[in-house]
Amino acid sequence: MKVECEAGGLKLANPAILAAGIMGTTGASLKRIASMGAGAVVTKSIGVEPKYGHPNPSMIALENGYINAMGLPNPSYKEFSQELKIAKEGNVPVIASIFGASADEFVQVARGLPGADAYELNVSCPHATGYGMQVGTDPVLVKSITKAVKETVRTPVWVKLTPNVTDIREIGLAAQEGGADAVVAVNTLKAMAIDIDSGYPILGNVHGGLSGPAIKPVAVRCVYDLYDTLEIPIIGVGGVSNWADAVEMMMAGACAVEIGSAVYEDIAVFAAVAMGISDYLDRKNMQLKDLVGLAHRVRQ
Ligand code: RRO
Repeated sequence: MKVECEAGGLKLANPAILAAGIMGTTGASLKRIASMGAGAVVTKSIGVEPKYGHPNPSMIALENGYINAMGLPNPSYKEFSQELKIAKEGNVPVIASIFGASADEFVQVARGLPGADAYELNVSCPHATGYGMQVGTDPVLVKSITKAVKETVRTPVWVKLTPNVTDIREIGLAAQEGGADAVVAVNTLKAMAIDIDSGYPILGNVHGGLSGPAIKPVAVRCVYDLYDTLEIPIIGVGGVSNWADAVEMMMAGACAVEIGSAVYEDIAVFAAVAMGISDYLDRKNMQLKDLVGLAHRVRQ
């Protein structure tokens, strides 16, 4: 069965998208992911000024996922615009993930990265002072940032939400009211780990964000709740590692999925997910759009 789809104003050959933060800092690596079968790619989050990020260790592998505290390392939009041009040679939509401390900074970065097929507003990094979820837990700020970027660019604007809130629907609604074309749910969960030999926190930044299979049930719950509340599409992200995870996320209400941590295990994951969904649809005699929100049917 065909797996082409529309996601947040973009036409995709398949619903498996590279998530922000993984292999997204150079045009060459984004092109490589496109060549491995991703339906679209999202860049590393880019800001106004270059940033080195948090001190090492900045990533820990756990049994069921990872904790990272990269700290928004990026070369700034001034350096990255060239990489974006190279990424576009991959012939799949390229979504620029952007961050800022204010609506003005978001607008400056969006303007500085012309040519992106869409913009994903990162208002959800869990460990960045003045950025990310410090902005994205305030519905008033989320609405005003979304509106400002929406008024600046002609291409779709997606807003990536944090799960580290009491009610994610409130933030999703703020993005929708600001004019977002889609929400992306979810960024990483605030987390930490301690080395019991030394007794110190492991990460240089102490706190980080948990990703990978461990967070999939949280992400599925967030997508499910948002689907009941929002009118705009939802892109599901969080622990999607194979086609079955993608089908589950779509049944919760996602029109497409982003894949991040699973790329560390297997760069061929995008093609495998697309193929697995297609085979599943054949077996069930369903179309891709039939999956989206299927779990919301009233129980008989
Ligand atoms: O760079 C990071 O540390 C980072 C970002 Br921007 C983000 O959005 N989420 C995350 O877990 N890490």
